[in-house]
Amino acid sequence: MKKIGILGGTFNPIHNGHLALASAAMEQYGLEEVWLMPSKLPPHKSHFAMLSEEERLYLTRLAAKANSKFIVSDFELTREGLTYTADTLELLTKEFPDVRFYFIIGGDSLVNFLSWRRPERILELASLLAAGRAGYEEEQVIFAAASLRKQFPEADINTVVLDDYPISSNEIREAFFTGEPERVKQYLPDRVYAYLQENRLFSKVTFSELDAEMQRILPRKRYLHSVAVAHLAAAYYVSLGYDPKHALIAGILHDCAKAYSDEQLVSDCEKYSVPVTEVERRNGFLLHGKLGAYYARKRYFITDEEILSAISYHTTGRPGMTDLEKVVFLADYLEPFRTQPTTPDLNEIRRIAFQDIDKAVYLALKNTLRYLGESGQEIDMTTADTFKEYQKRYE
Ligand code: DGI
Ligand code: FE
Ligand code: FE
Repeated sequence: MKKIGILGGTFNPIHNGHLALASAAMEQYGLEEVWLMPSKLPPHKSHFAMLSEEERLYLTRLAAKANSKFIVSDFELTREGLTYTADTLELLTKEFPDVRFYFIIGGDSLVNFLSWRRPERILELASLLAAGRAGYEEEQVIFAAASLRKQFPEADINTVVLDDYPISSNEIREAFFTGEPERVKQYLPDRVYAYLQENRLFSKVTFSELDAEMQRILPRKRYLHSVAVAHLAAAYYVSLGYDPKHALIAGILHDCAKAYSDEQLVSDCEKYSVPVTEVERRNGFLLHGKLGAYYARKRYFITDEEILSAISYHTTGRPGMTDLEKVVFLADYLEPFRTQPTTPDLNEIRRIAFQDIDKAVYLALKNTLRYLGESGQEIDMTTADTFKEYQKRYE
């Protein structure tokens, strides 16, 4: 029987690590070919900065020129609807009865293999080749493989010996977005690098792309609030004489970390070394700005420090706020969906905001602190200090 490997992935973009895995599997298990098979985007994966299917397929074709035994397959992309590995293998084994397929996966995928759809069917239809990783993770892969073998004694599960590859597609996208593509040149096939450069892929984060991703990940109400904040912040920013772009971006992202529980916010901040104060530990929701700024940097490749700071401080404000920080803070408080029965003068502040932004920030802070005091909530030092600064000016 002919032995053929299949390496699937979103390949956004394909890089030398994918090719190294394909080569190692081919060599170690005597495969005649490896089919590189770009996959559709699973719903749980981020859609942000995702190249089109045509682009991902084309880049895979460019990369495959490295080795005549790499064959590019659009088998998954051309099928209707969601594609699952078990279904793909069912179709392929029917179409190619004289082939033994070796399905190649990363070590991390092996660890959560049981959460795939119909894993037992995958193991009936194909051999599994999992990339072992260097160091600690290698043990995890070995344990995962051992437990799968125990559970499925008939299955053919093996690991591919391979150095841990020092780069991921995400890091490649990040390098391009942050204007340092040379940093990752060595990890990309020359033709892929040149194509990404020439076509300016992964080069600019746009509002509409961020908007689409927020629409996808945020609950409907939170998304509409975020759009409203973006538009109102941009309106204030323009009236102060600026280009609205940064306000739109800060506004649409300001609550991107809002959907987590207090405990989750604290533990995620700790995981990513975002500093947490004692007050924040007791009132986890206060951290959604700081964690949001972290996500803006790491997931959405925002590098502008002013945008990041406007996201960070949108809940508490901070002493010495920049104009961008003020407009996001204020728009968050005043956007048209906001109705606060406890603050009857919201419309009054809305009027003032376009004439005197500082006065409006002062009134918003004053109302917030009154409300927090009345409801017996703990005041963050930053909120208190910001208010003190404005008090000096207006009282
Ligand atoms: O995320 P949003 O709901 O759109 O708005 P936000 O990020 O401004 O959060 C609003 C809440 O945060 C509002 O109920 C007031 C509260 N808040 C602001 N400063 C402090 C505060 N809560 C406490 N406990 N302490 C503060 O210093
Ligand atoms: Fe918020
Ligand atoms: Fe908000």
